[in-house]
Amino acid sequence: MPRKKSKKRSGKKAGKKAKKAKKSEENAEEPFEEPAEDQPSASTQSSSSSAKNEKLGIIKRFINKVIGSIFKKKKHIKLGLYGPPNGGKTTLANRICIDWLGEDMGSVSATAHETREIKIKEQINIKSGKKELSFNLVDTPGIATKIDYEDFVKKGMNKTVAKKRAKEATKGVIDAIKWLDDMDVVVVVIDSTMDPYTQVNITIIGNLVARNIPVLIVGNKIDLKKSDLKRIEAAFPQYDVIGISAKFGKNMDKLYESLFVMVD
Ligand SMILES: Nc1nc2c(ncn2[C@@H]2O[C@H](COP(=O)(O)OP(=O)(O)O)[C@@H](O)[C@H]2O)c(=O)[nH]1
Ligand SMILES: [Mg+2]
Repeated sequence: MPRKKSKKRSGKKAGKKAKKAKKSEENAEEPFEEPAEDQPSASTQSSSSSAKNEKLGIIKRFINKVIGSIFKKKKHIKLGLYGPPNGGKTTLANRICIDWLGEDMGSVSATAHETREIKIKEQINIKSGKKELSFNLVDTPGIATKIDYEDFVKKGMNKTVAKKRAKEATKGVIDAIKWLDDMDVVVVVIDSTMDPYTQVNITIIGNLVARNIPVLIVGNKIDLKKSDLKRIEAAFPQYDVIGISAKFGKNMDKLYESLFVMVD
């Protein structure tokens, strides 16, 4: 369960709210959240009409709140899978799709940066008891601080293909970061056999915290002997870490339960 649940808010919404807050600070006499075009300017308003507007503003906000709460449950959540290359994001995306849709999502490869563009699977419905959750699943290219075409050449690729791949992977990383603002919930997928205290992981998690996006850390590949979840927990003590094996479908129920708690 994420201990930062109270901070649940997408970055985009947070940005809009901040803009609105700034606007109302600049124009303290404006009681409405959105300026109405047919509204008289502050200088021409009599005190009685401004009181009326204030009441109207309160009613408008109340109605928005009620409507908002009615539709809240039907809201489409965007669930993003983020993390360094090779952590198992695409394997996990496929596992989720197979579990709930009966079909997979995309290719999986042992070569880093196999996913070089954002992939979205729409409308996945997951169930746990009586609860149901609907979301769009977004598989992202691995985030890396350095993408060198020579690393691909070392894996046996020819130079032209390797250069093209490095260029696409770099664009993919930029796109993945841009897309962060659109996410409602993010699962950070970390290979639990590797040292988690890396610049990439710290940057991803730091960016999510700065945007108030709820985060769930998944330590993947628990089927491997070298897997060490304690190391991830020690590196990111503010978060709960769920250990899974996306490849073999281990502990997936626990992951689904945590997702329910996060969006509740
Ligand atoms: N042993 C093991 N290997 C995994 C697991 N999940 C993914 N892999 C392997 O890790 C490699 C990278 O997986 P991929 O899903 O492409 O990672 P991505 O770059 O984060 O999307 C592939 O060779 C996968 O088969 C797992 O749970 N256990
Ligand atoms: Mg991938």
